Order: sequence, then structure tokens, then C-alpha cells
Amino acid sequence: MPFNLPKLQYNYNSLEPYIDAKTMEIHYSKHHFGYTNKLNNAIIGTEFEHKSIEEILKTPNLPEGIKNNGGGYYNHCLFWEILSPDSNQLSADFKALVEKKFGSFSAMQKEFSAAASTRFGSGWAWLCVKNNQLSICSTANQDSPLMDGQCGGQPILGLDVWEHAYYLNYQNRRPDYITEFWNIVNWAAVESKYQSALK
Ligand code: MN3
Repeated sequence: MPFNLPKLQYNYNSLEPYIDAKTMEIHYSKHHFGYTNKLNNAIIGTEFEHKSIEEILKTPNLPEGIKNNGGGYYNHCLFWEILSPDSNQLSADFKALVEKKFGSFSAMQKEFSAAASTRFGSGWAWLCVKNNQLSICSTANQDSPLMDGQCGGQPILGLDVWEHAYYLNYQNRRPDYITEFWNIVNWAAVESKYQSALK
């Protein structure tokens, strides 16, 4: 199979109390596993079979099954990477970049959290690198900023705001889930993605 479910770098219960073990288990072993299998099934024998996931997502007019499952595969791979049970801080250099773009770290958090809380229905909030600048946006469903006609840019931080990501622990309180998310961001991973995204 072209795409594999990536191994989590922490245990299901490692992100508690912010994300509970049951949510992590279902989210990873059912939802992400499902997107991975459906993506593989959808691309077998097609022109997409030997392309990278980013090449696939950037292709205009993707068939619906490849778009939804490819986005689901890619978005969750990124999501697991930018979470960590070990609280860590932004480096001084990256913090300075955030402050230069948004005014302050808390102003960036506020804009990102607003993108996450105002996304109607299922979707994602993103911090991206667009034209070498930090940029915040959101997408519906499993759409990626990389896709044709979406907000654009290379995602470096993402938050899943589908109900399956928080409902067991937070029920309808999406704003609480968004607030607690900041406790488990892996800033080293975000910064590494930032460096890779610079052109
Ligand atoms: Mn999800």
C-alpha cells in the first residue's frame, strides 16, 4: 500500500487531561486508519498511485474520494506531529517571527482560535506559511490549504475541529477544547515545519 498510518510518538493517554485516551484511540485507530485505507483503495491503479501525498492534494479537480480521504490522511499525519505531552516553548527566533506578524503571541493564538471556533460544522484551523509569511485560515471537512481553491500556503500547525476530535470529553464545548489545545502544542515540530516550508 502506498500510504501507511504513521506511528504515534506518544501513548493514547499521554495528552490527558487535554485530549482523553478514548478519543485518541478512536481518532487514530478508526478515523485516521479509515482515511488511510480508503485513500489507498482509491488511488490503486490510478495516476496518483506513485505520487507523494502533497502532490496528490495539489492536483486540481481531484475525484471526491481522493480529495476527502487524501485530506484526511494528510491532515491527521500533521495533527499527531504537532501535538506533544511534553510542554515546550517557542524558540526565541520563532517567537520573534510570530510577534512581528501578529503583534504578540497571544494575538496569534486569538486569531487562530477564532478561525477554529467560527469554522461552521466540521473542519480545521491552520497556521500556514504563505509566500514566506505566517498566515492563519480554516478549511471545511478534510480540505487542506494545499488544495486548489483553498486558502493556500503550507500548513505547519493545525487543529481538528470535527466533533470526533473532542466530543467525548468536551461535548458541545468546542471553545474549551480549543483553549486546552495550546497546552499540548509541539512547538519544536511546528518550527521545523516552518523551516521546511520557507522557499
Ligand atoms: Mn479527525
